[in-house]
Amino acid sequence: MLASSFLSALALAGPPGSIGAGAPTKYAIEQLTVPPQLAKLGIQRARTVNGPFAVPGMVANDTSDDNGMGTFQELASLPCFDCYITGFSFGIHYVDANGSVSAGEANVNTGIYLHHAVLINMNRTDATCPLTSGGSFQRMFGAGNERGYADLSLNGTKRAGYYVGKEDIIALVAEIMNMQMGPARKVVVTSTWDYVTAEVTNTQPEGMFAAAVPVWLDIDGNCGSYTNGSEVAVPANATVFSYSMPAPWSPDAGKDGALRKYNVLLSASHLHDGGLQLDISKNGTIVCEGVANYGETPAYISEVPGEDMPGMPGMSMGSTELTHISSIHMCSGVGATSSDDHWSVTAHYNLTAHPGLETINGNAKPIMGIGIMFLVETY
Ligand SMILES: [Cu+2]
Repeated sequence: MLASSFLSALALAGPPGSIGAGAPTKYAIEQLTVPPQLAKLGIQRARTVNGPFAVPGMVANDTSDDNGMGTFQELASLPCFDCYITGFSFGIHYVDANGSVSAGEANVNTGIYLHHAVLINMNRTDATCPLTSGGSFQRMFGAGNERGYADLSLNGTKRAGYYVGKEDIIALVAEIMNMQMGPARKVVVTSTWDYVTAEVTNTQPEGMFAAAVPVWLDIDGNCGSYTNGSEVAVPANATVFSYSMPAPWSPDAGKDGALRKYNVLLSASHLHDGGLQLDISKNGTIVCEGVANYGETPAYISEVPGEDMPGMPGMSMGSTELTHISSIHMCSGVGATSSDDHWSVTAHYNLTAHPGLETINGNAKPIMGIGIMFLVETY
């Protein structure tokens, strides 16, 4: 695919402002309760809905990577502007004919797989891929089918979040796979946000929240998402392999190269099935191991039909269970860094231990290895 979901999203978006034509307004924002340790900072929680999206069914003779895949992009439904996003997670739910959202999540046990979803701020410059022409875009947050919850407040101990300005335009790009043959199925992408308004933080005695900057570290290179969707081919004849970033990344220095200091609040990782872990390293030393866990709940276990019995097409030898990534460890309080440091990520895969996604003729689909860190400047 996708030769790039991101590029198509950007093309769709055009100059900031024009994406608003597809502004999602169908679903109301749902307020949820937050734990007391977050509420005491003024943080609220809300769930927004994007979609519905019709995910095409798999086709018997389509041997491409994109069989059953739908890529969707629209303006992200946000809970607030002029506010700090302190926590975030994605979900997928089915939608019935009336547009009602199912209570339970759609997952691989019923044949829906979130390849990945990404939020892109069209008004910001990306830390690792500053585009020099045609405007700036910042990858703000992303996740795969594990749908983990990133908490920049570190359970209410840090007054920091991703600042969303009054004029910001944020796009949601979701790549969703239907693992079943047959008609398209309708789903929505839900986003659960923890947030605190600037108005609230400004009145707090401790002062405003710190604005966290997302940093994408990608085995496909700094601008991988913008060139080929961050997808990397599995090496030929190898099931156990590791890929690292082609070149390390350093945080921005100040004027005339002056040292600038930062604190890495949190790191999250993205791997595809077959991934064991994503190591995030500073100056060659691993500071976070983003270990992937598989099939922790039944929702993350799919049934793979067995092969047909000899001479009896359609009569299967019995299905087997396949476990998929159900969580990837996030590291809280990764620690201090500065513009002198060099950061990299290495993705470790073992397709024997955990089968990766394959095309219908058995070819390995491309993989990914991305670390997302959230930095705040310290003085
Ligand atoms: Cu991915």
